[in-house]
Amino acid sequence: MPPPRLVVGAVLVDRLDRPARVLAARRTRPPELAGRWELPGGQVEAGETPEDALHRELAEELGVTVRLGAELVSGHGPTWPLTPGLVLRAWWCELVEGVPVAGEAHDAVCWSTAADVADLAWLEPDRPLVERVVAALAAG
Ligand code: 9L3
Ligand code: MG
Repeated sequence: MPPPRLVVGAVLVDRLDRPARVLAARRTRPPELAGRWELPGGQVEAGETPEDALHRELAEELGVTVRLGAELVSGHGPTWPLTPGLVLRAWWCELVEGVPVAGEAHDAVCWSTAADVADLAWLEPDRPLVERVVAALAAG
C-alpha cells in the first residue's frame, strides 16, 4: 500500500495565547462535502513541507497570512484519519495579515466560540479535532 497522502488543516484562532474563537469554513465541493464546515486547508503538494502547504492553502482559500503555533497532536500522534489513504495534520495559527473571506473552496466563514462551534455541521473526520479545540477555547 502506498503511504497515506497528507492533508494539512488550520486551527485558526483569534489569538494563540488565549484563544476564544476558531475559524470554521463551509465547503463548496465536492458535492458530497458541500455545505459541511471544516478547518480550512488542503493537500500537500510534491516538494512542499506541510507547513509551507498550510501557508499556501490559507493564502489561496482565505486570502490570509498566518503565524503557525503548535501542532494539534492526538493520542496516537500527529496524524488524524480522514479517509482510507488520506490523513490530516493540523496546526494552531493566528492571523498576521488579512481578513479571512470565502473564495472558491468555501461559501461562508465563521468565527465560532466554544458555545456555538457544536452547532455547525462539521465534516465527520474534523469532529475529533474540533472537540479538542472546543476544550481549549472553553478553558480560555
Ligand atoms: N479534508 C477534511 N478535513 C479538512 C480538510 C482541510 C480536508 N479540515 C478532506 C476533504 C478532502 C481532502 O481532505 O477529501 C482534501 O481536501 P481539499 O484539498 O479538497 O481541501
Ligand atoms: Mg481545501
